[in-house]
Amino acid sequence: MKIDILTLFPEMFVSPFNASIIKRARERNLIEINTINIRDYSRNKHHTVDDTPFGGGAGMVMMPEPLFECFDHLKEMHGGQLGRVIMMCPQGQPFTQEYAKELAREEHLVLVCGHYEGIDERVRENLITDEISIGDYVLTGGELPAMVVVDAVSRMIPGVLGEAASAEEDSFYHGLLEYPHYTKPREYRGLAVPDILLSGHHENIRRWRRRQSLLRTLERRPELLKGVELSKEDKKVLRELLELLQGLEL
Ligand code: 4GX
Repeated sequence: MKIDILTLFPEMFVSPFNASIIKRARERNLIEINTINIRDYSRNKHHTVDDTPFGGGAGMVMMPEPLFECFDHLKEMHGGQLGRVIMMCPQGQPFTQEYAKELAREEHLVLVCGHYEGIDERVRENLITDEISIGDYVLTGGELPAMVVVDAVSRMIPGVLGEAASAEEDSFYHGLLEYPHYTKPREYRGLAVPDILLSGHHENIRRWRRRQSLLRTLERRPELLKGVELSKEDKKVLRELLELLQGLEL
């Protein structure tokens, strides 16, 4: 997948995209990430990219010209047509794991990062296909949201994660919160690892983990259970957990 990121601050992306799994994915040519400095497409003498809002008010708005010019160039490089063009903004569609999986199937993504009060509405109306919000809080720019989207989308591209990791993600645990993880040593400062994980009994371990996932989801994010395919066994466990929790809470 090719990802073009339009930003006024390309330097912000250097470290995050040169570490860990994203770095490896780039080295393996599974993803190609390009940052494009919007300022390079400003045609005026001082390379201005923002101006005061028509109608008055505080703050600055990103001008249409550099972005339209930048898009002309991008389109030229991609045979006249672009695929998904995503703007990061608080007014966008909530970003979810499902959204990440959908974007991971695209060949080419363009991410537009706004700064200041935002971007001239004509950009949104004429160049943007998707608007994404990473959550209900206000950031100083779209750069961090773009990094979040690139990270979540990249790990859904086949080969980016180890094969075992991806298989597990998709088959069994999707939609529920993760069960607790432990590693060596089996006792640390008197803190023990649950015996069942040391038992070697794979079916019991699988059931324990599933139960832990269900318990955590029930306690912390019960609304997530609506979107999960639950087996007969899951439902039995949930009824049991509910009864247990009610007993404790009353
Ligand atoms: N999830 N922001 C974008 C400037 C802006 C405003 C409007 C385009 C249109 C955010 C979020 C977020 C702050 C990024 C405002 N650009 N983006 N920026 N939460 O808060 O995505």
